[in-house]
Amino acid sequence: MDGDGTERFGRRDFFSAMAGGAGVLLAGCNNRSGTPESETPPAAEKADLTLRIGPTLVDIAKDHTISTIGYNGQVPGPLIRLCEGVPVTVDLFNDTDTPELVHWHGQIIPADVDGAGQEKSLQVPAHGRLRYRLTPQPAGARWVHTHVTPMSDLSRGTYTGQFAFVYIEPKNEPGRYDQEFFLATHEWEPIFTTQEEEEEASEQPQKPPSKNEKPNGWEIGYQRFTINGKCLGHGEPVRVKQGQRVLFHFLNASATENIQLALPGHRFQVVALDGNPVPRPQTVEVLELGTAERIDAVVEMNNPGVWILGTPRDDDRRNGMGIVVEYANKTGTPRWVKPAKIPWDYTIFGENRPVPMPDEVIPMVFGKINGGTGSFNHWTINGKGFEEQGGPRTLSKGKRYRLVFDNQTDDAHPVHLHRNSFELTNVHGKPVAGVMKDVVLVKGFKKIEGDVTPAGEGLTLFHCHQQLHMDYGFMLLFNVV
Ligand SMILES: [Cu+2]
Repeated sequence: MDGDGTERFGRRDFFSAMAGGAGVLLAGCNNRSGTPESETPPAAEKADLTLRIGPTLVDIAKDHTISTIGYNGQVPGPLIRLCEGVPVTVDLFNDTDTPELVHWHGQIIPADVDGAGQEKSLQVPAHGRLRYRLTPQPAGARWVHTHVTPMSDLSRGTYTGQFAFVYIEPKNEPGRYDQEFFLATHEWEPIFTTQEEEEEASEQPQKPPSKNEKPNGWEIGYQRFTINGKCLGHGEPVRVKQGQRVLFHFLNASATENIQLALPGHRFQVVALDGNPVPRPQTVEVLELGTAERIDAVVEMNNPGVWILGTPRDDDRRNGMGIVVEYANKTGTPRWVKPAKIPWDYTIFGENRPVPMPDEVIPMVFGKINGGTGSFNHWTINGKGFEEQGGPRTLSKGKRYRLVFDNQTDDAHPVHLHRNSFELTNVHGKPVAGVMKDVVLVKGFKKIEGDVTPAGEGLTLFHCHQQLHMDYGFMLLFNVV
């Protein structure tokens, strides 16, 4: 590369880092020689970063191919490495018949390039092209995914393969490691079902049925489960050596599922949540990621063998949710050992100190209106679905707002705020400080508080990242002035 700019494929270390992935788009810190800031270069010039949205076949297993939509003909899309604060020119091509939205999840960027229709972001026309400039920030594990609204069409939106890791290189790498791997989970062949997740249902309190209430509406189930587009046992293993410190970047790129992951015989030292370094890295046996959450964790490879890194849910793991971790010179059937059930606790990664008082507290009560058999449930914030809210709620730039996520439903909701990070200040009644998130998983009938000081002016979307919840009302628009 170097001659024509900033796109480069096949750097060995990153190739292997994708564990089966097939490309890296690099516009990172070694490529500062781009076009000048804030000026979109003419279309004839090559962009720093090109994503082509189009039909893609994914061989998730030896005998099983998924037909979907992806970025640059691969699922996950290419690992995109960017440099914090260094502007890049992005070219988006859309080879499909419908307009697309490309959302840069976790970045603090203007609404027009954030990639959400509700924020009036720029769209990529059907069979068209969109070019803009973007200044990547903040550093850490971000991602990119489609933000269209599929409603009941399970062949669109985040049900597809339109997702890719975005890694914004920090000025200082957190911690020392010998190898890094980017692993994204995703489920395939969605079906409408009346069954709620058994395990989740048993773990969570049930809502007392009220008079005149309809039965629960459609839920989504899946037939195949993958990490980096491969069912367990069908991709390249994660190859490690004894004594190595391995940095894993996990991303839950599901449309609707929250997930747990374990690696028997090993422990995860969690160093960052949603790409943001945590104040107190802690070691845990099981990771939990709501839809769209990221976890960076270091594993010390001190238990030679061949292991399964996967979900503790037996059915989902049998249907593919896992990846083999193979030590050098070790062979045999990959081992799985069921981990102990320890509830995930965001607060162990935070500090125990007072946080500033907010300028304003914003209650956000999550509600559910059962759709009835054969129909869709509807979701509300403070009693109103998105369509009933009558326009955005105004926030002032620079003020500190406390968002109170009060889940009055029996479902878990991975709620996401665009264009900002919020600081967790209270989880299930326990105060905490210093944990910065852009998604937080609020379990059934639980309450979590997060403080945000809006980073930039303009429309800012808040929504549940569970695609079905979002599409059926679970959104709220802010306007930062
Ligand atoms: Cu939800």
